[in-house]
Amino acid sequence: MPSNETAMSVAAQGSLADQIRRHLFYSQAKSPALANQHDFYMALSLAVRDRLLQNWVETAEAYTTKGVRTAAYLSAEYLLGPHLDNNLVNLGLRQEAETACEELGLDLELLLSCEPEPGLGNGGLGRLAACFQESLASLELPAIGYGIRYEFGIFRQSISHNGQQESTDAWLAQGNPWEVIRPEWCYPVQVGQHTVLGVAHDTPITGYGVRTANTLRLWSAMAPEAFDFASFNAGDYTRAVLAKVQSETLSKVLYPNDELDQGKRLRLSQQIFFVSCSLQDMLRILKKQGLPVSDFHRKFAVQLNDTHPAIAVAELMRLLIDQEGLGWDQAWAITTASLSYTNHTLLPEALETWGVELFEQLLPRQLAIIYEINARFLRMVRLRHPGRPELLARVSLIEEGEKQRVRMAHLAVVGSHHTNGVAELHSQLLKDQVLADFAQLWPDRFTNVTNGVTPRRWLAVANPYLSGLLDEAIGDSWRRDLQQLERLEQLLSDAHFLERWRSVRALAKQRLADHIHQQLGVLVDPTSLFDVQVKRIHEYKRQHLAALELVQRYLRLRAGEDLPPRTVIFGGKAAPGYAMAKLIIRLIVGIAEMVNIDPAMRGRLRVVFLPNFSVSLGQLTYPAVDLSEQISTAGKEASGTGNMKMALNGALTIGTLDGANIEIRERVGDKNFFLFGHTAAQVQELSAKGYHPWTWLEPNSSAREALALIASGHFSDGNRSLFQPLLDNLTHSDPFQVMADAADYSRAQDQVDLAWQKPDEWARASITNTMRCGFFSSDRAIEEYATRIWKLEPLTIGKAAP
Ligand code: NBG
Repeated sequence: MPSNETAMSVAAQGSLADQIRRHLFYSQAKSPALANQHDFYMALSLAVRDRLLQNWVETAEAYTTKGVRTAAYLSAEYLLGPHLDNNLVNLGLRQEAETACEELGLDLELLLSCEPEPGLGNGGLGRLAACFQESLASLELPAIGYGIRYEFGIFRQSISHNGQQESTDAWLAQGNPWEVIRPEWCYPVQVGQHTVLGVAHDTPITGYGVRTANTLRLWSAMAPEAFDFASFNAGDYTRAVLAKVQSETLSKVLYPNDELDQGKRLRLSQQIFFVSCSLQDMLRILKKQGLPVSDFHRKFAVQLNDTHPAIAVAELMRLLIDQEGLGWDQAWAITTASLSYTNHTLLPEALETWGVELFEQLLPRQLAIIYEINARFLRMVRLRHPGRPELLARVSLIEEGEKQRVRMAHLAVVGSHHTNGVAELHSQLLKDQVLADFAQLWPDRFTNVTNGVTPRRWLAVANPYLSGLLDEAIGDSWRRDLQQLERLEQLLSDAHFLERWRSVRALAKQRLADHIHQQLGVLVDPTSLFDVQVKRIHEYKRQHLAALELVQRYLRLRAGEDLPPRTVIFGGKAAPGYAMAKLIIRLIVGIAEMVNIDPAMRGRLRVVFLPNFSVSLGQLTYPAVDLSEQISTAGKEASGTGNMKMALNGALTIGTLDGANIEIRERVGDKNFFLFGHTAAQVQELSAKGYHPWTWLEPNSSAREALALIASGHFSDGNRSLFQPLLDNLTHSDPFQVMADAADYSRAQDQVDLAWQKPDEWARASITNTMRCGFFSSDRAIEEYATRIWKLEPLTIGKAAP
């Protein structure tokens, strides 16, 4: 047997250009003359994969032989974004790749653009999971990410005159050079009458400037037997493969969130499927290392990313009791000592519950375990708080009512040792409101870890212009230690530096403007203020507030007011079944159509809806943002992470006191942040008093004019009924208090216009935003999880690379 070292030197011999040539021939079976760009992308990716395999194999070996404590991150979503560029940066191969491409007459940028991104997530929650995986590897922390290998990721969005259109995302259609299939790691999962097999598909997650390459293990569903031979022999060919098809649909498609009841059955099946495979895999690893089952919680710190994997509480109990033969008390001690839970939303409609009936059909044994957990838990509560039936009803794992439901958030809190929110305000509201009873029972369980984003993808990869300038100005250590950005402070009054700052920002804006021109045929002026709101479309995020303001601006410009030129950019997907969100997109598209053809708007206002917002498009967009729109109803956005990406890249925020906005403002200073709107407490007070939008609309004549223009059919080809549901919503119920904040938002936007007219001050504010955002690195967030929640130590693999 050759050693690992020898195996590597054979595969990765020669220059990168040689390896690309070799893979083109041996893996793609093409000659350079016949190869297309995608073949070259594959060849380059495989060559890069060869380079990282040594690290990957060594990391896996070190974790096994050293038996180290490991974080197991359970997440139903990973919004990874393209791997190639990130791996080039993390492995220090970017320069070499450029040289190799030059030698072969290839354009690296073009090859990078060939990579279909694995869109295995909806938005912030999935992207956070991806940032966390990258930080875990960069911090040399032993970890494994577990999830589902959806064959179709988040739907593709195209935008037409009618708004959003969806199509499927066949991201695997042309092959995936980054994954390794592990047929030997395959586990059965019982779902109702069916047994499904989960097969491991591993993707390496490289750390920056270290040898660590962790594993993201995604489960793909497979039928235990390809054919039902009995049916086949009886001549019923269709039935013979039916079970196979049914089993395999389990990992077919990622569900868009905010989707109402449809497909729920499959979704619960997906949850038990990936959770059970992951826990069985952990038990296998434990045994392989010769450790007893009673060591499970010493070996693994299992993190539940939202309630999607909360069934782990019951499933781990089932495995420990039914399969491993432990008693209840020991199994419960192990379960609660291993699991911890992150809550990502306060919206009541987003807190998962499952009908007991469905649960009974699909997961009867797990339901029985949940009942037992609940009985013991309620006994404990009764003991501590005798005579409080209303308290028992509130905390019970089962919601009573016409139909009983299992409350997954309660299950997660009861079955774990820590529960955290994702920003200060959010964690506080969890403790004070949504989970207040639990916080009183177990105050020590509750904590906050404010989210973060990886500086490698969101600065080094996404913004080569700014990265270059930072390297020159303060050295390159910010990639590993984002707090180093503080050192920009000394340059704030350096006129030359200010000039350089403006020029790198201009380059990023030009790059986005070129993309907009190529994709949409719209010419935007890169010197105008880029005012950007990109995120999932949801009423609580209030894209309609921005749209309403936009119409007011349009009216003011039409009336001859002189306002500084702006380009207002929106992007984001609406869940296909969420009619109001889709109508908001339709409104923005209608506004864009009218504004962009209007000669009076030329050089003053442009409106763009970027179709199919994704990680790659984010990388193009965030660096080009002047004004970051973070305008959710206070108390509704748990954290937000786009807010961090934009501020880190030098944008100023216009925002409410919501989620992580609060912490961004604390750090960048209130002078460098355009604050508006009611606070979370005021929002609740307004609702409690019986909120009515008319109270706010009545004195706001410019908002009323804007609404009237929309109602007149101006943005809908004369169709007066199209936007009626949206207008009714805003003027009658307005559940997210758009009207209560509209006037103050306009006031803040006026301030933005004024500030933009002082370019030096704006540039200094932009630098200050970047400089003070070191805290929002996912490295810091992961360090907090590792020390406070997981008790995890780093392990250096080999020697750190230069
Ligand atoms: C989202 C929140 C965001 C937050 C991300 C990551 C869900 C359920 N929650 O505010 O809405 O930034 O999670 O924590 O997707």
